[in-house]
Amino acid sequence: MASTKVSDYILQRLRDWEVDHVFAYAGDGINGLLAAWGRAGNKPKFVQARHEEMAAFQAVGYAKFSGKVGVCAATSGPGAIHLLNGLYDAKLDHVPVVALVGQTNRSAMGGSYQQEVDLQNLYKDVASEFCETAMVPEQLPNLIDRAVRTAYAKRTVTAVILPADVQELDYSPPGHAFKMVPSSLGLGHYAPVPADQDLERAAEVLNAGEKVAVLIGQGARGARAEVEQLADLLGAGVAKALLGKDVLPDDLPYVTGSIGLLGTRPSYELMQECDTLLTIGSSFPYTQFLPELDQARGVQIDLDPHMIGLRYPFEVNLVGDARETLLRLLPRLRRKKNRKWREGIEKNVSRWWEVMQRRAAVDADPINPEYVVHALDGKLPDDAIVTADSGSAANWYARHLRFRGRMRGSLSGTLATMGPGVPYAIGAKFAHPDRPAIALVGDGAMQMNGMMEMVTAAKYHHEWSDPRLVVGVLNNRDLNQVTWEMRAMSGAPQFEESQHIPDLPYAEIARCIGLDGVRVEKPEHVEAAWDQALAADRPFVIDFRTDPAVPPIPPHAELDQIEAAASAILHGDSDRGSVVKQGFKAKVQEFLPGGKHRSDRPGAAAHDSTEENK
Ligand SMILES: Cc1ncc(C[n+]2csc(CCOP(=O)(O)OP(=O)(O)O)c2C)c(N)n1
Ligand SMILES: [Mg+2]
Repeated sequence: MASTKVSDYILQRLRDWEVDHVFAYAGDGINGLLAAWGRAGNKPKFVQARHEEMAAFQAVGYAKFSGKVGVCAATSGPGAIHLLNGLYDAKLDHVPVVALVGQTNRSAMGGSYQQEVDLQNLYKDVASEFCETAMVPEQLPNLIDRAVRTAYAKRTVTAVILPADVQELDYSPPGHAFKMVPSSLGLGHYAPVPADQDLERAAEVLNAGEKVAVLIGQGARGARAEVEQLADLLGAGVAKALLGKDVLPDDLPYVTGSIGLLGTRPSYELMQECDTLLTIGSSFPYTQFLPELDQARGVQIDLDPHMIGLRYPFEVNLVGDARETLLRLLPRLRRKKNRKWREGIEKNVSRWWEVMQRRAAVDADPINPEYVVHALDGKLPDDAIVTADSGSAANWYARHLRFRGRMRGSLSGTLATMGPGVPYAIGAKFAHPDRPAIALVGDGAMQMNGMMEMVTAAKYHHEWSDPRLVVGVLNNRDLNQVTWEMRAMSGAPQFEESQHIPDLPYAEIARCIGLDGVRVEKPEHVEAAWDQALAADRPFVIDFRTDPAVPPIPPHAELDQIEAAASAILHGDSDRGSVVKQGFKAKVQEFLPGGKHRSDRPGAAAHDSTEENK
């Protein structure tokens, strides 16, 4: 029998950790590993991306939607460098990802050799919790075990650097001897809970409050029922950070939806008016969307002592698993008898959805992107997994999609990088081949990454039991989110050279590579296109010709920003007339219910506005 090489052993150890997929790209820095894959009958499955950054994004998407560690692999030098942006996306969103990267032979290291990059230093930041180079076979299994375990335990990125010649050595395990480090598999379940006296203090704060706001993030996943019970007891409203969008369904009347620049008005008002803030499993960064620093008494629950106490002067910081902590907190809470605060929130929420409906109905040239996403909302299959790219699509994803039941969704929440929309969806298809995935992607992001990853979709879709991977491209021929930021923040006229991007026949390209797609140029064809895509027997690209003049208006008073936009237009912006018209047309929808004007002052009382609906 042939000997077991280090590379064979690495794949075996990954299988032992129940790693089923490795998102990767070949190169001679990992030739030993590739040969081992051949000997192992492609287990774990090598999933070939078009680019190492895409492999990393696929690993992130896979990890986000499966709850398992994502593993990616790349060759030395350029391959390892390409992985980095995807790895940072994982690190910043607290997603467990392991990177296996090649390195030149040990004999060449330090010799300025071809493709030799100081990976230990390059990866020192992104894999700050664990980054090690295998120099002798006996370092295994320890290096793999610690890489996987640390990624899970710290929800972060770890890396193992594998010199090419070490991959080819015969494996020999660590012995029972001095300077040997044996190791073992697994990481038992554990769920830390706060001390009783801290729970008592938290309960005192929450019981004393009359207007409780809850902010949840991805850390509240797994505590859905407990968050619902808490919100019910306290008569609270619940706002969701972007990464927590799929943690609590939007059809609960007190869920105010997303928070922040891409968020909803009811979330904004909830934070403006509350007297108590409970944050569960979120490190939502934009503190200006939280209550004033002296406005509310605060309690935070977070699993990670490193992340607690951040963002707000919380009075009580509970370090613990969200569910286990809430289970201990709930019996200590008293039901609020006065439900006025809650009723106000619910009215604001239902009013907001009406506003969304009207905003989607505003005419645009040729298609309003808000309508594109709003139309999808009603058609989302119950088991859909939705991804969005960075760009204006993230606004419409955050605001127009109402997640129900077991729907899942994610985007690059913290790095906010362009490009993960399609590769996340591919990662989702490997995590759940029986569920439909839908990606909302700008044309810039589609040109940057998405288009080429459709080749990956073409290569693999036959293996998915549900072949649906729908990509909705918002084709506005513009890097629109940034164009609007330039207009709103600085009043700068649009700089055509940086912002305009070429038109591509996205659907036609999809058809050329054996997939399907349509271009949609009229609003009346939007719904039929979604229906066609969701009934397709293969990945499908819809090229929506959308209007770049529809503004992604933030949820708070933005008249001043709209004015800045107007001045940019007056100073020679190419879209002028159309932008002014569109900006005011969309904004005006927020003033319309019952035909009455409402205060747009930040901090306008949450319940004031609901008076208008009577
Ligand atoms: C890798 C990367 N490069 C640049 C940016 C800055 N950026 C954020 S959104 C955006 C525009 C995206 O354009 P597009 O994909 O066409 O979407 P749109 O906003 O037009 O809908 C840019 C350039 C970024 N976030 N990430
Ligand atoms: Mg665009």
